[in-house]
Amino acid sequence: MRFDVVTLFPEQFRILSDEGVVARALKRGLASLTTWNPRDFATDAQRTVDDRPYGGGPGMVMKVAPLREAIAAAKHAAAVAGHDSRVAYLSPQGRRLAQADMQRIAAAPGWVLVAGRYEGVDERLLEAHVDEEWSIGDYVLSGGELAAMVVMDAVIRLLPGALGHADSAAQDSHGDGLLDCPHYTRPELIDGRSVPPVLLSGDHAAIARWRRQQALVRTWQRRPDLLRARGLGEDDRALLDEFMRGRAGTAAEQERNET
Ligand code: 9D3
Repeated sequence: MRFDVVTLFPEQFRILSDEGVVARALKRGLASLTTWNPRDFATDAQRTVDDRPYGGGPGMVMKVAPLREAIAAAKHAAAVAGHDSRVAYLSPQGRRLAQADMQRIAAAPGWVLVAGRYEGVDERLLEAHVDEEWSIGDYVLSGGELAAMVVMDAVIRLLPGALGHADSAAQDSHGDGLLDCPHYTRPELIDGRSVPPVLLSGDHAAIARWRRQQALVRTWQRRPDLLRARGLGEDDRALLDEFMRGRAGTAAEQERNET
């Protein structure tokens, strides 16, 4: 798949292509990344990309024309390479992305990601040239670049061949709507803390069962919203109930009855 990023700070994206899972995927040709600087599409001598907001107020707004031309150039380059790209604008006003969105984004042939700076972009650019508006979460960033990189990281690692183990992405936290179970490695005892004995038992069925139970319990304790969203199958309900019975009469039981 293909990513074209419209950004005033193309150098920031080096962090993706320098090292790590994304860098390897790019090198293997599983995905490509091209940056487009709106400043290169400004036509005045000062190469202006922003201006003061109509109606007054603090900050600056990104002008339509340089962004429009940068997006057009990116879409054209993608089309020439055989990719019918859609355009997404990263913004705090966008729909908040979750793992299911990353799967959908990964299934498209290409995306032009527009990273904003200053107070944002002229609304008419969004109306006429942007297909989707995405947020990565309810906190304030300084610009869209890091958000675009977060999306690309989450999407590119899903592409077949991007990870070492074929099914690593499928087993992930959030892949099946549960948090991950705890992990342990050597030594068996450190600072007085031991490894749960079942993990040393060699009983693979018991280990799988314990890990599933831990994932269920942790999700119930930390992210009950995720459990409510996906529901519980009969086996998972039984595993969670078994854990709850071990805590009968505790405050946890009260909570359990509300789940
Ligand atoms: C402090 C400026 N804010 C005015 C009340 C508006 C504002 C404009 C631009 C706040 C943040 C930004 C820059 N953020 C992004 O471009 C962004 C973002 C984010 O801040 N949070 C979560 N997801 C995203 S995606 C792009």
